[in-house]
Amino acid sequence: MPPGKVLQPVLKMKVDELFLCWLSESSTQAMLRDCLRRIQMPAMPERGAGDAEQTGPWLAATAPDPAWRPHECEGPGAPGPTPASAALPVGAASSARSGPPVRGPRRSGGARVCALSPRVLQNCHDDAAKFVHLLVSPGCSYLVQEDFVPFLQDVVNTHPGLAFLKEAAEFHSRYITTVIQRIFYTVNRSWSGRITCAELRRSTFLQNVALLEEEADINQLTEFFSYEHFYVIYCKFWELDTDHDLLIDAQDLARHNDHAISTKMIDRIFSGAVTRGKKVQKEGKISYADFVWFLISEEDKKTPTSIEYWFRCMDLDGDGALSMFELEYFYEEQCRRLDSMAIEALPFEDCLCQMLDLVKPQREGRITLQDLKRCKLANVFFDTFFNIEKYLDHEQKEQVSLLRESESEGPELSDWERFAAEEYDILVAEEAAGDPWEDGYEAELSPVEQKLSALRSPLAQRPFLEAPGGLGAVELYEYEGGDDDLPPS
Ligand SMILES: [Ca+2]
Ligand SMILES: [Ca+2]
Repeated sequence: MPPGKVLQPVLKMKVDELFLCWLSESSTQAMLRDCLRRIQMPAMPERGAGDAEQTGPWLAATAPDPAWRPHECEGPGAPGPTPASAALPVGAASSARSGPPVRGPRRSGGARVCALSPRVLQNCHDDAAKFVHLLVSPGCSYLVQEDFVPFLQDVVNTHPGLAFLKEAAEFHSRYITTVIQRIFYTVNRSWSGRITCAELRRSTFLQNVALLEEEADINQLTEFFSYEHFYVIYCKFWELDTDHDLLIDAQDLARHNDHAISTKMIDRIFSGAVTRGKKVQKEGKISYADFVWFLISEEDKKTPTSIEYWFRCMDLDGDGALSMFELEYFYEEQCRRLDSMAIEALPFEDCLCQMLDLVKPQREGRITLQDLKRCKLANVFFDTFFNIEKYLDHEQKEQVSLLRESESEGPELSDWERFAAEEYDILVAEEAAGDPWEDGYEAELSPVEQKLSALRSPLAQRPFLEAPGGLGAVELYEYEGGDDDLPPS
């Protein structure tokens, strides 16, 4: 084969398989042991041929180093931050969300599997077991957040759809943090902070990993890896985090979506009901990782994790059911806010009737998580109690919604996917226009002034250079420490 030519994926896998076969033969291993001993001879005393430690130094080298951090993996040749990478890249311009998926050349799918020893492969009976074995720290049977960092750094380094991000090394840890949170949000159904083989098998994560190998447009992978989704989440956080220390307090979060969420609910989020970082208890602040959970839950209230998220917030006494008192506690603020907008609010009793009719709880007087998961309109239920803007939206839509639903064509987008797509388009338009509505005199500026103004725009600032170094890693540490704070439900 000529040098530089890439093997076809199927052929590559076959070659890997044959290589592993060859490696697992005892004659090969004896020969390798012998070679190794000869290499080590000048420096080391000779050991017995049956010494287990001799079987594979290459095994140890392939296991992810638990102390590995993204900022440590940048090679000496990694480009330093340049003016061109100062802004968070908007993303590949050719992304076609609604068009047919763009198929790119597959990358070498066998490379990661090849890193497993034959012995490990024998014990791993399916892809989930292999994946866990490959990423997990020695002696562990589940994956924690840190375990995903080397894998995702590899995705950043090698996926053609993220090539534009390569130069902007300061954003790698933000992207990786976002994807890790999305993985745990969707896959870790037990909320334990530990993903087991069983949870991995029940999820679509590995199918998405397989798609990474054949899908050149990363934005088609909307479940975990989409760069556009990361861009939207990060920009939304950036707007709220005015001092850019990568933490936000209750006042910051309240400004989300123009104060749509009630103060009582904001307080509940900061009470530790759904957050894991220690800062929330100590200093009343939540991290970017917490914000990822918040935003996805806020914009799509129909997924199991989202329903659990808001249920935990509304269940004030934590008894596993929403009582009429708890509903009234939240509705009271909604009434006050409607009053201040000169809108007549429904009396609580009438609202309660509507909601009970919507949810149809199995037991009278208490709404459980199962009730809400069964009912198809958990979003309407939650917004009625703590999101004034969306509550009014639902009220208006009620008349036409059935009609619209029957007219929808093609594969149905989730609420989150729809939100992310719309917001991305808005952000890109703002970026292209240099954020003109921030200062109305854009047209009068000289080209140099326009450039300076663009640099001052939220997207063009350098969040990572302003923030204390290594915060991307700190965030993951913080999460690990907080895992025990949130028992599985
Ligand atoms: Ca801040
Ligand atoms: Ca309760």
